[in-house]
Amino acid sequence: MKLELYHTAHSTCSQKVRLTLAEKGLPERGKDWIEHEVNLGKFEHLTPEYLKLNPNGVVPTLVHNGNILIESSAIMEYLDEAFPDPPLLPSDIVSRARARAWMRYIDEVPTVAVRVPSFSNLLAPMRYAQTSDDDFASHTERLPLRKQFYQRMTQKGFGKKEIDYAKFQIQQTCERIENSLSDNQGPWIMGEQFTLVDAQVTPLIDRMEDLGYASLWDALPEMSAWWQRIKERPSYKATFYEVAPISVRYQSHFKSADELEKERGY
Ligand SMILES: N[C@@H](CCC(=O)N[C@@H](CS)C(=O)NCC(=O)O)C(=O)O
Repeated sequence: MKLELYHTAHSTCSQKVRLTLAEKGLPERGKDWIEHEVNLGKFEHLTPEYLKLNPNGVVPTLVHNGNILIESSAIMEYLDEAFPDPPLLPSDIVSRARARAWMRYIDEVPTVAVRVPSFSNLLAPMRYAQTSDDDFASHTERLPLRKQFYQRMTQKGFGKKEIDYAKFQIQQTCERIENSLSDNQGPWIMGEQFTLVDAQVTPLIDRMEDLGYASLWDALPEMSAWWQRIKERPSYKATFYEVAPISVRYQSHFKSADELEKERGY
């Protein structure tokens, strides 16, 4: 078996896949799987070689026995089938369909939302503050998947309206987790079984906490207790190693949400 992961330490989509690998008993970078760290700051995801693997120009990409697989959620489901023990989707078809509905929601709502403060609060000012309009425009033209996102954002990041909407979307996600945990008694989102749903949403909550938005779920007791349980799992420690939080990876550029909101007069 040859398992290779093209990933980035702080990328939430890479973290979803690393967490799944760890839950499958394959936690160690460079030992259980071959590691190819892709430096997004140096735009290594846009080189012709990488674009041959992943035409969307994003991480992660998994190569398993020579088969190239892209899209983090599809990779998670692939890993669940390729390494069936322990299973990370429910065995009965109704619960499995419900878990997949959760996964579509996570892809559509919180995944998109988390990108907004991640870029606006840190990545845009850090990477593009000094970039001219012309250079920024030609950079965005190189992005197969994210042209419009970057064009909407500009070098300055997003405005208050977009940040507020992203916060609303994350809060909605947290409330849905809260309700699910209350309805099915937990300890995990789908009930007794830890599933891909927990794994998929974990990096998003982790990123929001890292950026300084943990107050979004302060008033949700079930969700807060679930988050503590997640952090106690060995897979969490394997996934979120030293430089995985962007506050650590980009320490010298990092400002917390509170600090930024004051600075920007939000
Ligand atoms: N839908 C894709 C999205 C992957 C994605 O957006 N990856 C980010 C890191 S989390 C990336 O590579 N960004 C590069 C960029 O923004 O230029 C997936 O889930 O695999």
